[in-house]
Amino acid sequence: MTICNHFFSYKVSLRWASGSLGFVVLLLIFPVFSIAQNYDETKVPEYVLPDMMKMTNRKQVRNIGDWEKIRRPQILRLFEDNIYGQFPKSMDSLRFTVTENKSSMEGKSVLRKVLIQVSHHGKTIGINLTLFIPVKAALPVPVFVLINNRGAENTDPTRDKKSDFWPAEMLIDSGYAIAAFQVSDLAPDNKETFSNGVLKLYTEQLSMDNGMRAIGAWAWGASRVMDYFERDADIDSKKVTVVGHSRGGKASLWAAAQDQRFAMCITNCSGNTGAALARRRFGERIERINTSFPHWFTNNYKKFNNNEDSLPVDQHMLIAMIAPRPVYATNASKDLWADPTGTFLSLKNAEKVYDLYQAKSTLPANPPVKNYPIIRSVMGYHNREGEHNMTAYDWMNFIRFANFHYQKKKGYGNN
Ligand code: GTR
Repeated sequence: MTICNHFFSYKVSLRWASGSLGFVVLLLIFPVFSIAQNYDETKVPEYVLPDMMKMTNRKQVRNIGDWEKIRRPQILRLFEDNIYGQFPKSMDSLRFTVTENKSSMEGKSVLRKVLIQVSHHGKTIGINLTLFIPVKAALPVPVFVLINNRGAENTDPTRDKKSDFWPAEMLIDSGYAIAAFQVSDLAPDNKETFSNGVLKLYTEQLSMDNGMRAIGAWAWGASRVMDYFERDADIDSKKVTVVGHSRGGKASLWAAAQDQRFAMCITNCSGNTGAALARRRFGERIERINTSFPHWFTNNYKKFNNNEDSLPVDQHMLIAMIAPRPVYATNASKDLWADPTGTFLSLKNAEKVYDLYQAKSTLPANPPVKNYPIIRSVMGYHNREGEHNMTAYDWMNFIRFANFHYQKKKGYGNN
């Protein structure tokens, strides 16, 4: 295995400091070493993915029973302990309050705002859910829920502001309910303040090297929203699709892996520690993500900085844990930071587990060309022309994918 050391770059920061005694000037030079990210496919090192079909007793996974009873729990544990942290299972109380319920979008939908309150160890946090339910659709209706890592204006309940990042009208017109909550309700996306949310309820996690951090908290929040959907008679809780973009897409995968009540997962441009294979070391790498966002993953994850080969898992195993449920991953052609090829290869390498369930993947052997969505497959994929973002084009294909799986509708696209 070759670690490419020719990508070393030196960032030299010069800092001038002046003393108080007149004209003494000190030149301080801090050499800061960082590994530049690789964007050259020919420089992807050789790598061997961990064998997800081999149990810790070295025996091969032969059937669904081996997978579900033995191997899947082993892998889930590895992800918890090394990457995303624990998923707290107990809470003292959970309360749902509908704070608003009214006609919206000129009568096409009902806006329902819900406050979800979780209490534990004498502390309470609130998750504010915005939900639109189509009026014309037969109830209960399938729903998409976005783990929103961008500004709340993207999910404006008044619809004064509209955003392609969460095109609520498009979903309503297609017969789906659409919901969203802010990640900051669970854990502020800030290395100083991230514990000022759900981690106030589970402070023990903070002293654990395998404890939950921000991305785990966001995924955990999606599960509390799922708890609410199970109690809303208008929502088909067996058809809940969890959606996330980028850092939110890392959380949507972890939510779907942890909580098998989610029927489908969408991970949009999620890249490193999302849908992309870490061992390819293409675009963003573990050392970089841990340095820029030390509050996202466990302390243990730092051990894998510049040491991808020693990780006991890779991201194809995260996708495999979602099997046999459908997963749709996207990239954008100019978003090499998130490694479009590595994302596609993660899906491909998860196929063996989908095969156990005879859940059919029709992904081609190599990544499809730009703007060629693979819809009629248990794992879907597209690489949209353009920048790192979530757009109306992406959502249009999420809807096609959901139509295919939820309604088995014919005639959706040519693939
Ligand atoms: C980047 C980060 C990515 C991705 C992205 C985003 O700065 O390196 O892993 O999560 O932010 O969330 O938009």
